[in-house]
Amino acid sequence: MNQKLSSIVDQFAIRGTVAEIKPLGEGLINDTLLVKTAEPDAPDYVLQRVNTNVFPDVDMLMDNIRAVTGHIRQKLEARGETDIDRKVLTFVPLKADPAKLYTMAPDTADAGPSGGGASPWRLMVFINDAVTKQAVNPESSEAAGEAFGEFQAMLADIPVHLGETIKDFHNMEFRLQQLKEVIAKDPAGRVASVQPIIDELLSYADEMTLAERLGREGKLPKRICHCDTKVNNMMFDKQDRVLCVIDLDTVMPNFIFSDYGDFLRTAANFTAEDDPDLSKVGFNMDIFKAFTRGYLRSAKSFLTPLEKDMLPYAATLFPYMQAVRFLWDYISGDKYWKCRYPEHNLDRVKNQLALFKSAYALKDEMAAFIAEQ
Ligand code: GN1
Ligand code: MG
Repeated sequence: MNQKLSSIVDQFAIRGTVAEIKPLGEGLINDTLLVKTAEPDAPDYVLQRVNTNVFPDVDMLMDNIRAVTGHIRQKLEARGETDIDRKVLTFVPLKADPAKLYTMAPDTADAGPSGGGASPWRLMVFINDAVTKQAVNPESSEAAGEAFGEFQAMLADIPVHLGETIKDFHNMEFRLQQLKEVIAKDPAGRVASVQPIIDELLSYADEMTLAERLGREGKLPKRICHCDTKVNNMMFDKQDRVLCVIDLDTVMPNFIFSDYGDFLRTAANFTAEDDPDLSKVGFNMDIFKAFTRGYLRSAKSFLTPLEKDMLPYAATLFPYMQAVRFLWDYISGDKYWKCRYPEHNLDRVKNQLALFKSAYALKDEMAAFIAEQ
């Protein structure tokens, strides 16, 4: 067994003894490992190295996670749920300091990036007999909508203020500003070749920054959102029921559109976000309807009429924002997203712009469906 990893695990207050540590899943941001214990009655654990390039403030990150998981656990207990350890993530404290949920360890080539730095590591209880899904159908979209709405509903009355783990992550005004700044610098000499796309995107800028303006006018609240609402960020049991929402690093205050719109951006596209064949791109109303039905069932307890009316806007906002972010990265010279070929980011831009226009054309149909719910 890798001595470094087992000595990290040893710092946490686990039950049982470590029998095996092996890689888990295919996350691109954090390194994730499964820690198996020897005793049948002891839980297994998930060990994770937090990527501090993406999440620089690990204290804020873990404070957020502690508050969120603690609050959800209280709600589940209060309503008499059973099997709670499978319905909310449980992070394990350090033996030496029960108030701390992570430890720093030097980076080595076989565990984390080399380069002489150190990284934070954390440990959580592994949820057994659970599966994740990579693709959606209307049934799982409805379940996902209900689960993400429920997640926001449970956190609607959290008594503490959560920090922004990625500053201005879903702030449309900021994302447009970032784009304009890189256009002015043109560091990779790509601006001229994408001028028509820039013009087209910027022609929607006023309309798409409506949420920020309404926020400033005090008409639109920020609530605790998950901010990475993909179907693979939830665990299902063997009967296909949602157990819990995972991957809590981006949980932070935002307009509720984040969770609603970003799920539809990935799930309701007829094809992958980087498919260069634009004839395959389009907004799938069956997925939209199923997800919206599930979401409204659990979110109606807290949504204001304005938030509800603006859900079609949210469905268009996220493809738009993603097109802006991909274009920013393309013009920057492909620094943020991994690219498998030179025009990969540009294909992503065109795909998301096409999805945006498809959703935009369906806004009235979406509004009519929402009004009936
Ligand atoms: C990144 O890598 P992934 O899929 O978790 C990005 C999201 C984007 C997505 C687009 C922290 O998410 O906001 O929507 O790429 N996450 C971050 O593929 O920037
Ligand atoms: Mg993820």
